[in-house]
Amino acid sequence: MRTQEQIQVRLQDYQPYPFVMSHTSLVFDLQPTRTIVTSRLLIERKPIVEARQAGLRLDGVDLELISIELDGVTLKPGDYQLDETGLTIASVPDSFKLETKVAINPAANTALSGLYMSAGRFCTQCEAEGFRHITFWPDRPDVMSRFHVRIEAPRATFPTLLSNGNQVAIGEYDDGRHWAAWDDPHPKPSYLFALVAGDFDRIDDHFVTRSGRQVEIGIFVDKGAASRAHYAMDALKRSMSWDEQVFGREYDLDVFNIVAVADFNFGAMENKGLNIFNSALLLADEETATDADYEAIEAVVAHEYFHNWSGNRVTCRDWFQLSLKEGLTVFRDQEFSADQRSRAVKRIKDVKALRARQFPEDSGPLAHPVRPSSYVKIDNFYSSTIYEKGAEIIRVLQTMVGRDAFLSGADLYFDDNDGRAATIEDWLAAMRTATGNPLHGIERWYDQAGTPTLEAISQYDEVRQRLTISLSQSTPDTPGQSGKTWVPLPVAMAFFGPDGAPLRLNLAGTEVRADDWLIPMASDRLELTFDGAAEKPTVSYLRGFSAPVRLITNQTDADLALLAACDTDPFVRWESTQAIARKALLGAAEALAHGQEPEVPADLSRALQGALADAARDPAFAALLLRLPDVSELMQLKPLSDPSNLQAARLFVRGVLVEQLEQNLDACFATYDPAQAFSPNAEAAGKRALMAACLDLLCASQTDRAALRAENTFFAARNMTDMMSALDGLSQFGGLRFQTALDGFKSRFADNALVMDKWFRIQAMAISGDPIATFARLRSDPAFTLLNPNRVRALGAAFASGNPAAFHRADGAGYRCLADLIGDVDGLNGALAARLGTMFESCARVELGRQKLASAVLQELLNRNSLSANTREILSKIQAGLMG
Ligand code: B3K
Ligand code: ZN
Repeated sequence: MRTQEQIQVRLQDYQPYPFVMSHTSLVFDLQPTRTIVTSRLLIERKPIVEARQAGLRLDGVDLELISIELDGVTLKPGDYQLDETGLTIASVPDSFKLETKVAINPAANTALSGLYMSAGRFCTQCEAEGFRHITFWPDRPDVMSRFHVRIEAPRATFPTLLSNGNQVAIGEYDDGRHWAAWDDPHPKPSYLFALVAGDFDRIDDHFVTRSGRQVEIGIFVDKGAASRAHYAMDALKRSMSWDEQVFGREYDLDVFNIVAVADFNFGAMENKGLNIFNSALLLADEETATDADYEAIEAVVAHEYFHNWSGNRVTCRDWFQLSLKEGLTVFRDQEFSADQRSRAVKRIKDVKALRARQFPEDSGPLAHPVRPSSYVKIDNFYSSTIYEKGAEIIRVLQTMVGRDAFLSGADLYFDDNDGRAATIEDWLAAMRTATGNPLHGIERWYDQAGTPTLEAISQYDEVRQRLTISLSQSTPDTPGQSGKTWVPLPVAMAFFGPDGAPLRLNLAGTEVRADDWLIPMASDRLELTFDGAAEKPTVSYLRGFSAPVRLITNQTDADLALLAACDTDPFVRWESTQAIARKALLGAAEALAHGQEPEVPADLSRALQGALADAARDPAFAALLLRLPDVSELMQLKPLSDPSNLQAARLFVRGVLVEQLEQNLDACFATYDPAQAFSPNAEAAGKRALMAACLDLLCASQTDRAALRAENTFFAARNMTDMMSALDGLSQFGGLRFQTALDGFKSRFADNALVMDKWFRIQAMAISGDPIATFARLRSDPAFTLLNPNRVRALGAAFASGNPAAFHRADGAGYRCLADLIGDVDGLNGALAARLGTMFESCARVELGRQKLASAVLQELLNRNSLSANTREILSKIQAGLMG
């Protein structure tokens, strides 16, 4: 392994920056291949010990230095040192002006970090360390400055010139160039800097804040796409008012602009007053976007807007504190979506996503704490752990202290830290002060990697009418971390009698009697005794998924069936149905592995039958109940698995279920009217989700009748959601029907890149036919490009995570597909390649023969001298955890 590039940045090495950047004035003379950036900085030495002797160090990468002046005097080469990562001036006065002029090449910037071109327009992405590719500056989140930005460019090609804050002046030159000046009154770190220049269509609206500030909102999109920006505008205005109502947080500029770009490494970015979005998370209409897209747009628009407080007004001291802004902001967007849609359905979807992405990360070679103690490339730590587990910790906190106390804690945090670069300690201090709750042990949630396991064993004593529950928790060792101790767990519980009615018990030795219990667990073990149980209670654990743990219980099949049918908590109803399904699927896998015919327990079809019978009441919830755990989830439950065996088991069980439930599914499917007028709201989306879930299961019959039904659904579809549900059904059959539908789809949507991403994705995930050959065909399709991250993910990530049996094919062909793609992307965009590389993490869970093949494939990539530090960090960690 090459270690020379694996330089670790450590939390314990944090030092404050010795200078204050009082003012930053930037002039951009924009030209695609040679942009000149002139920077004028007012810098002052801080009155702290560390600052006394310090020279000035500024970050800067791939910058051609044209000139440098200190207090108006041109510096000679000996006065400063340039190296690969920045500029040092050993001796500087206590207060001075520094002017640098650099040249950069945005057109050659395929890494999409810093200033780059997307579809002929200039745009930026500076988080985490992109600003150093633009000019020399202390590119770290705890250094803030007031920015004044002047942008100059040819008017004809770049009529729109945007930056952060308010536009303060515009002007024209005689040669066809024009300029705009922007001033951001809020000091900010460089990662929140943004610049956009290009020719866009725009939609405008405004929002009046609760204190009466009139905010002009502009959304800038591709020419011809304005009609697809209205949903995002609506979501933004709803977010602005929600943050006022729930968190008491108001917007603080007169302008809020959003720009959508086609080439973007992530979903979106919260730059102050100028959010930049991946167009996949902004543009939607019924013809081109699915309900899932609408839902994601609503969540991400809200997320980026909410960062204005949780991230921008209060930012992070260093990147180790990343979850301070990301975990909190995810929590805030989850709550927003829950309020806009169905809280129960939202919670289940969030838990599904957590289990699909964060749980595997936390139990594999890439496991890291929510606050890591070291990293090589910070871009690799924009992980599900930082985001989603971070949000779960915030939720645990809220559950522990109660909603109102939590909101006063958040209020205190925002007020006390406004304008500061804060730490996780600052957040917890505000929570402790506001709530009076000592929150013992809460730090461990941030510092210990690994998903805690909660074991809950109940015992019923009929004679004493007493129920005893023994709770014990443990957190497994993870790479580099062992010997962990308890974390505070709020365990929400309730009890049901044999008839499914709630049971009111009392905690032994106390007068407390309740239907619902919230047990704060702050120890390794806890014994609970409940009295008054005249009949054997069935325990409903972790209601609402009250803590992000793996739960092990001694619940019987009958307990699960009862909870699946009767629990008043929708999460536990869904979870119990899933538990029945998981058991059936793993049992079938075991039987198939031994050449036996699996038996599918009747409990499963009964639970699904119950879901179908009740479907009209909450179609979105029923749709979730009907979806069985997927192969990736089963892989987490069965160590050293053969994914093709798990896929076969899933096909088998679904085949049996559809035989038993065909009539019910038919009847439910028939309630759907494909011609009804489209609305993106949760209610209408729920009906479409239910239809899709029925069709998906019906297709498991593999009958011609089902194929025809999927085909008819495709041709009858009036919106993209139904069209994709139909294609999904057809993908289970493959063959001519699927191909014809795909061809029609392609010719209709060839000009819409976002829809074509769906065309790539559905084929990359199709289990029918020869997925390896499909992958190769898609890679050489003229519409495939390595330069667009959405397209790369639509093939690579969809294949590796959505088609696990093919990715983990026994001969290693799937691993080679992904490794080749990573190898080709890496030279262009290391952050994107590294992200694809994380897909190999699932190899730690497959049987040893496959692990060896994966290890060899990874070694080939690691042998390349030119491999980026991003990709090397990810792949070397994964490879270290593999057998071979
Ligand atoms: N803060 C950005 C993420 C940027 C990723 C940089 N590697 C988007 C978000 O979380 O809102
Ligand atoms: Zn974020």
